Amino acid sequence: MEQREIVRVSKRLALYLRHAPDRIGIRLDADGWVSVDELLSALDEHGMPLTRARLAEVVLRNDKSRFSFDRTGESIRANQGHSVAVDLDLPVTSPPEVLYHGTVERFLPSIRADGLLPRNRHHVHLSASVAEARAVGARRGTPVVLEIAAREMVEADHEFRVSTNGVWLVDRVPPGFLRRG
Ligand code: HQG
Repeated sequence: MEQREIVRVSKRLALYLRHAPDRIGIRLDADGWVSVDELLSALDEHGMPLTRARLAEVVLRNDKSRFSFDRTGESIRANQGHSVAVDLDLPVTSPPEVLYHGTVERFLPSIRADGLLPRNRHHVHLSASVAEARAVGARRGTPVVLEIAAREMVEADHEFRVSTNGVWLVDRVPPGFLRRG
């Protein structure tokens, strides 16, 4: 498959597996999984026929490993980024000393006042590297990278989890733990 096609299919999968399963009439279970058969036939009915092999290729070649099959290969889910209620059942994990968040200048006054908030998602998304955070911020304009004192947050009883594709997740980051990188 061409890279462009991978990106196109990935975007549609992200929409249906994170935000709008209803749009193609699929049901995610409580942990966010849907059977591959159900997904493929729903996609087919909605004008996006996809073979199993092509779906597997998208899962494998997606630039951020956004999707996973379960152990049997019969179910698929998005690894993070949901707005629909799902319980990814990720264990609480000890983060590195510092994590990073990529954003843009225009959000800074409100971030300084209220800290980082999850907005439409379930969690605030943090990156383990400056480069990743910069790429996340760059989706919206000239990126600004904030440093998060993650270890200090743990000492203050905040819980961190890490998705299977390496995105760090936390409920919020109060302003006191943020520094401009
Ligand atoms: C900002 C992509 C004002 C926050 C990426 C961000 C990531 C505030 C935006 C993943 C705020 C939310 C997530 C506050 C936070 N006041 N603005 N108090 N608190 N913000 O898209 O982190 O391609 O929900 O800085 O690579 O940008 O989807 O979060 O700019 O990993 O897999 O509000 O999405 O991955 O935006 O991106 P988002 P994000 P995928």
